[in-house]
Amino acid sequence: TGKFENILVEKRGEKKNVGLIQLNRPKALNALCDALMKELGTALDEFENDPEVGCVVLTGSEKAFAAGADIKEMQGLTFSQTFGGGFLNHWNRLASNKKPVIAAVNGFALGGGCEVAMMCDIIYAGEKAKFGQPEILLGTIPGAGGTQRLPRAIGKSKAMEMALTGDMINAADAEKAGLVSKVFPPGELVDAAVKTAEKIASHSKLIVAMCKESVNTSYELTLNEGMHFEKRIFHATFATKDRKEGMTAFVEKRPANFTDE
Ligand code: CO8
Repeated sequence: TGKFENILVEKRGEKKNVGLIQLNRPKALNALCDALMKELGTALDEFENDPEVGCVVLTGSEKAFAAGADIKEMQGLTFSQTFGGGFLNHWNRLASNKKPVIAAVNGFALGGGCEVAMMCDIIYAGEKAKFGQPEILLGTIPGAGGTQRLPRAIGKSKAMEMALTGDMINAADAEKAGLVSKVFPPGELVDAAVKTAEKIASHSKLIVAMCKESVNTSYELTLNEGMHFEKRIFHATFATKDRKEGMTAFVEKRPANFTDE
């Protein structure tokens, strides 16, 4: 749509059930300026409210997914402006998205770019992708999950190494570490992500949201509390038409026809 300046938005997939958001600030390697993040939030709102859309893919260009928060925007800020003004508090919008989001990362995913990828539910990478938390080189530290989501994703030693040296890791190492789930040739990455998104979107959107919430809750709770939460959600699926349809379709040996109820 023409109303955005820093992102491109379209619907993809045979059934147009995948929302594709492409970060599009090529001159700044998709640095995540405030305006871009606000547009991203609006696009996510629209896809979340669109009953046709079952999954979202977030990507950048072949050169850069995103090279971080906008350093030129941050350069002159003071503590009181960042703290008092709640600087970049709205970044969390992505992490609270109800529908699944797949990050398709080609090129640089640095600083806030790596953090934005980690706010997504699945990360696919192109063979030339580079992930890093270089904030230490700028005299600051990660501010949107680089010290929190990264160690949960790849463990303390690797996360410490990345955050304290500022060194980047490549796609193969990111896959080995569990940061990304699959690696593709750069030109095939977005189509592969859309294909996975179509598969997710073919399921009940209601049950997909419940499943996503349950997996995300594993990061917040002890195992016992998490098992309890999961069981409650599992039981709750039995209150839905889609659970009944899914099991009936299996027994009747036919495809399920989910209605998101
Ligand atoms: N911010 C602003 N502009 C950027 C950024 C950025 N993060 N990254 C690149 N650019 C600009 C460059 O300034 C340059 O602009 P110009 O042509 O006007 O000089 C243009 O993009 C192209 O960049 P380069 O010429 O540097 O391209 P190279 O191919 O030589 O290098 C690199 C690519 C290695 C990616 C290099 O650009 C780089 O190191 N970029 C900065 C990476 C970085 O430090 N990122 C971390 C930023 S800090 C951060 O993200 C904190 C997040 C906190 C979030 C808190 C939320 C609550």
